[in-house]
Amino acid sequence: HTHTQRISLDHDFEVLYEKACEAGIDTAFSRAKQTPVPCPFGSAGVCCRHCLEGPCRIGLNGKGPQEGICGANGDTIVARNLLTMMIEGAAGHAEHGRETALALLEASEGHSDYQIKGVEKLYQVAAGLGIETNGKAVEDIGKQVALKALEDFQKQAGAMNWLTLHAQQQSIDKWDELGITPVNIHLEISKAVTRTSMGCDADPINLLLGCLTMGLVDGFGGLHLSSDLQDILFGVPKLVKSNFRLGVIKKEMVNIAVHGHVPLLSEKIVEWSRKLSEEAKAAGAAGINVVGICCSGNEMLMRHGIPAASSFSSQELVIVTGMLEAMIVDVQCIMPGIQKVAECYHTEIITTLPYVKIAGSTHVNFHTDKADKAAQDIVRKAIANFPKRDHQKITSFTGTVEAYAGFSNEQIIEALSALNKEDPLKPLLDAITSGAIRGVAAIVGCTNVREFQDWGNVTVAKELLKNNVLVVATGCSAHSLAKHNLMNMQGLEYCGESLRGVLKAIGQAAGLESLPPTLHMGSCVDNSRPADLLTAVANRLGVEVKDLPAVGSCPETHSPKALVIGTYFLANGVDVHVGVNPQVSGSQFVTDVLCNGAKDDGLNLEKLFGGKLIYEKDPVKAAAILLRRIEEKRLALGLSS
Ligand code: NFS
Ligand code: SF4
Repeated sequence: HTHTQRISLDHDFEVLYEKACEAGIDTAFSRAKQTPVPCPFGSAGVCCRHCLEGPCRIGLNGKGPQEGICGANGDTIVARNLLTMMIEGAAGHAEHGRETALALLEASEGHSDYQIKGVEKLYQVAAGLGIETNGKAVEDIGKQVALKALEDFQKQAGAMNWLTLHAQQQSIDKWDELGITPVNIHLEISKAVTRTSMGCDADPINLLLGCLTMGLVDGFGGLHLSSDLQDILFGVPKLVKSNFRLGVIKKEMVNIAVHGHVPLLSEKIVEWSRKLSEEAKAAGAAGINVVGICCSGNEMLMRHGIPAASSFSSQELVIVTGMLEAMIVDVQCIMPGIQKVAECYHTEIITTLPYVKIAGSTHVNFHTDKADKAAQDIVRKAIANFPKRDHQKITSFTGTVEAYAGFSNEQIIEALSALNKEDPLKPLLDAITSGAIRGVAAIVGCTNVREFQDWGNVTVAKELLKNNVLVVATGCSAHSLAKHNLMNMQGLEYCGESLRGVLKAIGQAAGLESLPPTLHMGSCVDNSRPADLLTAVANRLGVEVKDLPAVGSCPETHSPKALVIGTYFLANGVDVHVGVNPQVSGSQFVTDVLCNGAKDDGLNLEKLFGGKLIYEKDPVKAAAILLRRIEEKRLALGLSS
């Protein structure tokens, strides 16, 4: 074992990694070390498996074959593989949206265990969609909104309803002109699968435009649609205070981890954990403690203040505490490896959806009309596992880090309105235009087993804060920032003076000591929230989103979902940084289109949309590039230097 190498900035996980290695338990970190060098062809994006003539691969650095058997060249293969990743990312988010839309429909029709809790949001979305609300019952409006959402999976002409609902008109005009505006989510996914198949699209530019369509499908049909409908079903997130790090797992409690993405089941697990606490006490525990992993964790944190145990890359290590009675999973970013680790302890892995099972795990089928029953069954399984703990195998931690979360746009506006009731955005705009805040950065996305966990996310954030950039965060990167004090008042010391002044002014008006240094806006689908914040600021300034001094950064990229979210921001002209190889280096052409600036010859993203892809592994260098881009956009807007 080479486990002396560091794996995480979070020391607790290093302790558990050491423990797992000593016990001979494999985790993603040890498996990554067993395959130290990823395949160079796959890394460059030049391996094609789209038909049975192949697999074919393009020789690297001009050596060896430069075309596949069908004649597809490196540019086509790289662009096609990129589009394939986009499809995968968008499909996951689209399915998330579709399930939520169905849940809203069923709740509205009264044959489900869910009710509409976000009535105000329902009215707002209905109005945006042009639905008549006067004199109608809430359920009636809910049904109309759900049907409008489902239309986005069916309509055969025009633009997606959710795109028209949220995009700026200038952007829509540009997308129409380029022929990339999506019509319906399933249609575009199906078309994209077809165009990437053997013998179809062989024009790398056209394939890259297809990537942008997928970005729009994802941004509107995945992110916005899911966030909006979740807010309608479960309520809009409000300011909450909670805790991060492994101390949130309590030795005396029945510990249940919720892991995955779609909050439908997790909501019920939280509810029933509270209702069944007496049964846990009867089993000898002090109560039931729900902790979050990945984006399910973010969703439960945002709406219920549920503490967070782990981001993506360390999910298996949570089990190694020996104190987890059950891990409930739904979809996405769930490592199959959790099952083998769980078998070394008393932990029960419970899968819940018919299309996501893990061999060896327990399966409890979840559907919205029997959600209460499923959640009760699951919580009771966890309680039954509590006496099975092996006390020799327990490692407990006491340290937790406090974090504020719940920063929906509604919450941000509410905080700002304490400073200016008539025009709540004005204090924020003033801070940006005066230069007290240089710009806005969204630090988003993942943690990645091949990266030193939390390091990239935290370093980019600290560099930007120091330079007075307002930082918002979502996804697993929000876990990184929270664990290292960037979502509590201690982290204010990392902020530049003028930024700190603005955070304090807004926070104090809203009754806090200050706003925290970075604002937790939610899960990955909640990247809709920073997007809406930018749109609101741009509209108020009378400019396009692409003109704003705003950037996105995903320092520890792991998932195709992160790539397609990034592409959505690129289609809106926002610069996007990734810290992990996006697997396009096998084509100079594709790299140039994505990454090279407007001044270069030939077509590229920045010329078409106003932003570009930045691939930089070093987080300090990445932050410097982002800062430069922010200053360039300030200059172009005529804002103070
Ligand atoms: Ni986003 Fe959330 Fe985490 Fe990355 Fe995975 S959990 S949807 S993909 S790893 S942030
Ligand atoms: Fe090879 Fe072309 Fe088939 Fe890809 S589609 S495997 S490049 S023959």
